[in-house]
Amino acid sequence: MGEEGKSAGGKMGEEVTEDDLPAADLKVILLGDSAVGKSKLVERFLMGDYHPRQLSTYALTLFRYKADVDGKDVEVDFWDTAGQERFSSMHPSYYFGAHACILAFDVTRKVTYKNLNDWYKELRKYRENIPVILVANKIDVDYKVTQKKFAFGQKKGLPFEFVSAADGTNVVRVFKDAIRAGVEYKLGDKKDFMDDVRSFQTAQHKKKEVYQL
Ligand SMILES: Nc1nc2c(ncn2[C@@H]2O[C@H](COP(=O)(O)OP(=O)(O)OP(=O)(O)O)[C@@H](O)[C@H]2O)c(=O)[nH]1
Ligand SMILES: [Mg+2]
Repeated sequence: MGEEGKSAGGKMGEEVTEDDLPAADLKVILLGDSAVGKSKLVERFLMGDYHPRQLSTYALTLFRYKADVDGKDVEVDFWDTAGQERFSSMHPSYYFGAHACILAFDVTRKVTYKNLNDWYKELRKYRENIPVILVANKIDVDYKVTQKKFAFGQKKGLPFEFVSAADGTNVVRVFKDAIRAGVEYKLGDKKDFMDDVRSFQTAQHKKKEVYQL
């Protein structure tokens, strides 16, 4: 499995509020049922830290991270839903302009796996083509779960990883893969139909400045 206990290193993600959304080069969203471990996964990636009893948060959290992609700086915003998903579907702005998605379920709660279908459907309504990585979180609870087959990823043609925010298994790999896939998506110029002209222009403008890969 590899990568146990590793974190991305570097600075802790800067937290900002929804009113103050700075544009980053890349937007990566986290999706999945409440309490599957989305926040813990981001935290794990950004700081290699883990607080087992932290309560779930109730507002959107945006973590900015400076990634290195083939020697180039790429500013990434990780969007963490933090609770809204308990009440209804996500606000479209959550999906808007996203370049990649990490879709998570919790191996200890079957319902979170069942609900992947709804998450995926909703995501594709807004972002038809963005790369999605499927992750099965909390494998530390019982590693035997990694011998089980989870057909959803295969069915949808998604890359799939077993992860643990608790011990760090595969967390760095998944986030780095998501960043790389997001950069490739952006460079590939595949525009999802929900994008408006403004975002298209911004992307074109930025691409020149940032992605001389
Ligand atoms: N054993 C174990 N527990 C985990 C892991 N990841 C998260 N948890 C626990 O699961 C609970 C939920 O984690 P969160 O990261 O808050 O989940 P979330 O998906 O962000 O939940 P919402 O913010 O409500 O949407 C917390 O009690 C975490 O400590 C893991 O890898 N292993
Ligand atoms: Mg959360």
